Amino acid sequence: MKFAHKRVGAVAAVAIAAALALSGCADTGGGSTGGGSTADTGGSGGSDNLAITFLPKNLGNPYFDTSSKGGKAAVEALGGTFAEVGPAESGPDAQVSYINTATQQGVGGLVVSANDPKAICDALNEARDAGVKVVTFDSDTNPECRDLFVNQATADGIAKVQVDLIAEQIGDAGEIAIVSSTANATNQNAWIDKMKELLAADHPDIQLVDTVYGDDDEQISFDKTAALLQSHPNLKGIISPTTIGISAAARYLSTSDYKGKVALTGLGTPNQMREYVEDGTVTSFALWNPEDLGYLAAYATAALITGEITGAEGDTFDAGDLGSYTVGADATVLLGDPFVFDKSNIGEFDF
Ligand code: RAM
Repeated sequence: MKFAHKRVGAVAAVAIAAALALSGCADTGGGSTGGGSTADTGGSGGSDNLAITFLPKNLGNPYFDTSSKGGKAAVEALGGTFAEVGPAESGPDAQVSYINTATQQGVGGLVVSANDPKAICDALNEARDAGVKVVTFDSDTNPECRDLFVNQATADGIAKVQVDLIAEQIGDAGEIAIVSSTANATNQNAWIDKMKELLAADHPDIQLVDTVYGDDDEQISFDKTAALLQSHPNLKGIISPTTIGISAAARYLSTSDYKGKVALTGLGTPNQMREYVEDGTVTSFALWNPEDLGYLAAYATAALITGEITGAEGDTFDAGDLGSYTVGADATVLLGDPFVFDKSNIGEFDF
């Protein structure tokens, strides 16, 4: 069962946890992992060109392995050809050469999580001029560079769940810091801005003292966490709004004297965080289902390719097992709400 379908009305941590428990939804779907094949050279005989290439921020991140798994399942269910390509590291313009290659190959659609809101825009617009439908997912570009953005949850909701969790874990007072991904990432930067607003408005006794960037690289994130704790001896908590960052920070904390003393929350995958929840390093953290996100993005891309939608507000399309979705303002489609994982439910999830 796809848990994005279990719409949760509120983003308050307790409400989400309760809804998740009620949903009893743990199965993230079967199928093989994504990746691998090269895109074919496009449609033939006048049929729709359902060669759809996924371009994550970088390869080797379990979060994107899972989103590509969902994308592959959807593309194949639609009778298309799935491919996944991407850079090893999340540099601002590291994706440009992959976009250009996909354009030359004549793919029908590109599904991109952007490392930078502007740096890949020219390449994406050249792809669009050549007839490629461009959909961003997970991390957007500037809106004028894509046809549609498939958003995992609202920035407000993603920010609020993390602020609620850290406030709960540190008694709503003390110094906190953020271990983010790359300095230019559209998604993390939007969430951090919203978190700052929420902290200022509702948590006067929490001070955000630092934000560091682990570049969605495990070792850099680990080292930045160690340095952060050294330079801020009074730190009470860390928010890491990246699945690579939070698991690296947890790995550092778990064998340090800070374990159980400095709280850690943010956005993580259950499989990467399980051992740290079980050993007491982490109490709770949040995420959505990346597999559903990739699946929805693939269906949205196919709907653009076939002309079922144009990206206009109010357009509706079928997203297979996830049901029907409607395009909202600014050519954005919303998957759902974030969920909170903790000791009581983490065993039910496998991604
Ligand atoms: C990392 C990436 C991704 C983000 C998740 C939460 O895997 O930065 O873009 O959405 O964390």
